[in-house]
Amino acid sequence: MYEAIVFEVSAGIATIALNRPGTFNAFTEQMIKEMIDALKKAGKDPNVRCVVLTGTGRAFSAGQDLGEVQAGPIDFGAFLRERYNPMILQLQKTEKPIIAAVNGVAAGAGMSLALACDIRLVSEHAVFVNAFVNIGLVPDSGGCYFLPRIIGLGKALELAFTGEKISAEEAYRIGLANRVCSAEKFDTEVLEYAGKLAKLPTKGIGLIKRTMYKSLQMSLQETLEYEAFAQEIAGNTDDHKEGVEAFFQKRKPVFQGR
Ligand code: T3D
Repeated sequence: MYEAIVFEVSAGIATIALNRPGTFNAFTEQMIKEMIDALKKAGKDPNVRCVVLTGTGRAFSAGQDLGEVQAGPIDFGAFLRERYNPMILQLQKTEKPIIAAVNGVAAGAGMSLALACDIRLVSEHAVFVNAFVNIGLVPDSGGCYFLPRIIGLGKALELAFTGEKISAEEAYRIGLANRVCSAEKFDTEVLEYAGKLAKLPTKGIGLIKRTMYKSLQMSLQETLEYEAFAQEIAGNTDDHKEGVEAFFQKRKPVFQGR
């Protein structure tokens, strides 16, 4: 049913693969619509307890399809407001852990997409390119928001000014990548990591995600209040009860995600 992505759900993990390998998974309007739809599906499905975003072929994503841009004059503001911005916001609205499995190059909005995910697992062959400046543009799709928050302002400005390629090792060193995986075992390592996240208290994880991202916009006092609000919900979940029971019974908890 999808043309530009592949969407699969298995063992509690929804995998969304950008699927235009001939253009290094460059984004088209169709691909973005499909991404938003798949994210909504994964968000609603109680069987899904972790989401993995990746790319087919050699790349994660080279960002906006420049063929589309070259084809005609475009309204850049509308382009972002109607396409990329809703996709980035949908990642935040999806209260489940989202992993960017960066299998190859992540450039332009492809890099921004990876930054908007909660965790970045990168293949040793992955490369990040804040490519916007190379074509005279400003980092978009949340790039100006997430990059300085993840790696700090000084380094973020450097990457955005220079548009230089950052290797997987360098990405790990500066805190852009959570883990570097061997290219050979990349899929297996990603599934193992996602499998672990999919067995955690999903409702609680969703609340952690919401509260932590919200805290970036709030004062300490507001954050403390929001933590209390979130804890009221988490404290009433089956998973909280199970966690405490398992602790006293000296066994591993079996969380159901609710
Ligand atoms: O309206 C707006 O534009 C606003 C929205 C902006 C969002 C953005 O994402 S702006 C940034 C757009 N992306 C770029 O500028 C990146 C352009 N690509 C590159 O810089 C390089 O291709 C890469 C660093 C990504 C990879 O380099 P390399 O040497 O490993 O591969 P390559 O040979 O350059 O590319 C491989 C193929 O993918 C090639 O096709 P071919 O010659 O084999 O048929 C290339 O044309 C194609 N490709 C790569 N990037 C794009 C692309 N095709 C269309 N659009 C692309 N962005």
